[in-house]
Amino acid sequence: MNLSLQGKTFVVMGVANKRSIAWGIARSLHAAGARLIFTYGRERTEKSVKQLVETLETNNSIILQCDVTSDEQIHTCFSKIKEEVGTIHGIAHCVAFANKEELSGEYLNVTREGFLLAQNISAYSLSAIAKEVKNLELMAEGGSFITLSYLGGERVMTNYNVMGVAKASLEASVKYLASNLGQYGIRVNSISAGPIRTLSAKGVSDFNTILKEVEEKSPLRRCTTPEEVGDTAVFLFSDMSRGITGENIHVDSGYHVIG
Ligand code: N5H
Repeated sequence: MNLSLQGKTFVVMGVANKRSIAWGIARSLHAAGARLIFTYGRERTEKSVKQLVETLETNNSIILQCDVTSDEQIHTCFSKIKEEVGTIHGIAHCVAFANKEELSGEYLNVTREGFLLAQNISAYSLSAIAKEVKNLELMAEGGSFITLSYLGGERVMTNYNVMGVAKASLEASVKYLASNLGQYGIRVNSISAGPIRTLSAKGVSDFNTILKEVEEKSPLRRCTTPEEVGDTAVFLFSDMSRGITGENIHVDSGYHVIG
């Protein structure tokens, strides 16, 4: 057993730019020798994903569109992956969205539409993808799913609001999917990352204060990096973690243990 992912293929969903946690995961996977497939949601992200992928040393990656709100796009995307590579060994699901207006102030600002949108993109999409992977028998040699969560899915964090409820749903989905897919040799886990300055954090007014609190109060007294999340992803994708499924691993400098 080792951490090399040589000869294995992984799908990384949700790279937006060089600061993305998904890109940190991609770089760690690439360093471990994996072959990569990238998916993006919105057309305007395609160019930036292409430019980033070109910076990788061995650049034989496939880039496909996959709007996770569409079952048809999920089917088309994963069918293409099936055609191109036949078998994959893991998927990094790094996709989330909520309306900006529902990510600050009172939780009661939530609307039915906004609630369902956050659930649809940030939580249901993992189950929809898992279903497609199973139907297409894409993980025929066994495999591993990873998704990204945040502490706001476990406890109330100021302003996280509708996304906190969506992450709670995502973390519960991890457990039910893990239970269902274990019999097929497929593991499902989440990484609860500490706050990182990504596109998703853009516009969060007090983000500096949030980072400062992690620096001051977390056991490791520093902020989380995309590289730390990426290296944990390599572990979760490798056979070294073969006994772990349905788990939520905190990669957050230990911040979650602080009361
Ligand atoms: C407690 C906090 C701060 C407040 C909440 C932030 C929640 C962020 C997550 C969602 C996914 C961000 C989001 O959907 C923003 C969109 O409304 C607007 N942005 C976009 O449309 C951009 C262009 C695209 C690329 O974004 C997406 N998502 O497609 C949490 C923070 C301390 C930590 C954090 C930032 C957590 C997290 O879940 O990302």
